[in-house]
Amino acid sequence: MSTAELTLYTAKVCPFAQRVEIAFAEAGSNVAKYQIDLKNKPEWYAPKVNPASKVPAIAYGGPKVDPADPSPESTKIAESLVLLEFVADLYPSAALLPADPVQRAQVRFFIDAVSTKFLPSYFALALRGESPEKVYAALADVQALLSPAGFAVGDKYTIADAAIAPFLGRADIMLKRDLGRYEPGVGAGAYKEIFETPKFARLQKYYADVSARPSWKATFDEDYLVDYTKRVTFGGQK
Ligand SMILES: N[C@@H](CCC(=O)N[C@@H](CS)C(=O)NCC(=O)O)C(=O)O
Repeated sequence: MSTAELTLYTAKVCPFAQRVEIAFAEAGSNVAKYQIDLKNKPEWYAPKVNPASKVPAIAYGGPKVDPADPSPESTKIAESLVLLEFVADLYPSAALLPADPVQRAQVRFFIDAVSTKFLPSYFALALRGESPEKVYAALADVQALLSPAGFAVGDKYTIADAAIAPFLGRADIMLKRDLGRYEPGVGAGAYKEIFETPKFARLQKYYADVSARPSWKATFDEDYLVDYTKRVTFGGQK
């Protein structure tokens, strides 16, 4: 277990950041979090932490400093999937990446399917009003990869689960409220298809299992997300 200085720059609203928050929680780490207001980012954030100006990012090592004044001596690391592997490496006893080479490959293959199939189709629906059919096809592929019981890969929670869970959570709470840039009723219909039809029974059980965990409850605030989405994402407020 690492004893180096570590700050996670995050934002409650961001599903990519939630991935990393979940991984720390699963590792039993009470990581120091610094909330970045995405609509009013501090001027030091891009130059001193992440030139891409996105969360999540980590400052690792270096002297103990105020997170709002990051040290040039700490290593800055960004990109949620890189950070998931970093957390798994920092806390090997949490086994967030299994030791077995086949299972490690399965974890990475699952994450690849989430990145290349589920996320693009979900964003196309939620943000551009494209057809939900592609989401159904992507989730059928993802569902087929899930272990018959337990988690994505085997019976232990891994970074594969942290990679998908925040997006299933947002699909759940946004589609059920019909919140997205699609025609009225499309989201509610997609919610029924994904979260209620027997076709997705394994995915539904999987989602129930991952969202029952303390790591989920500590990092997912449904009321906050719905309010933010209505007010800021789709409300036009800057
Ligand atoms: N590929 C990045 C995506 C991160 C990302 O898009 N973060 C968003 C918030 S969810 C962000 O910080 N956007 C910058 C902004 O809103 O200005 C990752 O996986 O970490």
